[in-house]
Amino acid sequence: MTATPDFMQQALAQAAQALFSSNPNPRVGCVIVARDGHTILGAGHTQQAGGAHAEVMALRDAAARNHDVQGATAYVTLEPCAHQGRTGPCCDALVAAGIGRVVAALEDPNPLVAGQGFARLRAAGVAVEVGPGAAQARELNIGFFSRMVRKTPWVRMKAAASLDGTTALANGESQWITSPQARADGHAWRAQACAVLTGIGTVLQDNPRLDVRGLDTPRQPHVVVVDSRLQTPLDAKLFVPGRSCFIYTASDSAAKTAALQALGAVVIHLPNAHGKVDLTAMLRDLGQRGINELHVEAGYQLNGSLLREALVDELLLYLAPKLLGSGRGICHIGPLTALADGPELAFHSVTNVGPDIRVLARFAGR
Ligand code: AOF
Ligand code: ZN
Repeated sequence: MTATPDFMQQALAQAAQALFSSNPNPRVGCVIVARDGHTILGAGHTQQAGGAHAEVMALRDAAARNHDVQGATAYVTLEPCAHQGRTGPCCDALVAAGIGRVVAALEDPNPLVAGQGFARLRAAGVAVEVGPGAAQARELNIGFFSRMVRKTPWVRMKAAASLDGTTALANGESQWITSPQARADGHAWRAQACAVLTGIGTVLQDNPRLDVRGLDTPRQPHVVVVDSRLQTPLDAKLFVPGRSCFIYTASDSAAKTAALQALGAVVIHLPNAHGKVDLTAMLRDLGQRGINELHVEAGYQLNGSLLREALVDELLLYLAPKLLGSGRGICHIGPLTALADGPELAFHSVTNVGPDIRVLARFAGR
């Protein structure tokens, strides 16, 4: 007797194939299984935004293989959509194809769907089961859930440091504390983000491109700069074609705004009472612009501001097996006067990456 394969795990593996490509759409996978409970008739995952959803891809796959899906079960990692968006409703496509049963990991938090997909399937006589694989499906779409539920992106702050938490020496030397393997891994995390955020300090000091390199990806994340005084140089390397550049500022310089707009940048004026960028309002604005995961690669000051305002959800830290002593740490949050004043995190995962380790740590309550 062979064990029944876990088809939801296979649907999750399909969903993972959309990791770099489906943004800002969620990563969804679908596997269609015959009435015999064993034979996979078709499988698919969400395409690039505007393209087909997972269920439609799986139905097309089954059709291309001349499989009849009458009475079959569709395992899908998110509730099939019920709305007419850039594509037609998946629940109707499943019903029209004769699918008899749907096993879904999670309800879609998108207010345009939110249970209506399940309701429409049940109304058409399709059996619906919800729940298997829920935790993994949610984790894979942590940014999409954040944007739909909280209306702001999931904020992941990346930093590289020595084992004693030093990111730069007192003389400013900071490049290549961690290994090439760690840097390559960092590019994969960039690639899965909707946008990469940095501060004007980093732009002026390092002139970074903040794009994804050394990795096959169909899209580049957008770039976001926190630039209170609108100092971004017009020849900054981050003006890369094929992606958007959002510059948040407190400056009302019309001339500089126009010059940056001429380069294709979107300049957003969101000052706070201190003449700096209102970071909370910026996250809301990024949520409205469809940013699911926001990957922060910034310096000591902006990291500190985001952390002090409790706007960061998790830290992605690469630690090299080196001691660098009393240089600069990853952020400016102190000086604290009591241990209890430091924000609490929980280790989500600790992974070896080449000679370094990668620590993913989440703030309490996220
Ligand atoms: C599904 N299957 O594979 C995905 C879904 O603009 P559209 O038409 O592409 O719709 C985007 C919305 O559809 C998205 O916000 C989310 O609610 C849902 N995503 N639904 O049935 C899929 N990716
Ligand atoms: Zn759909």
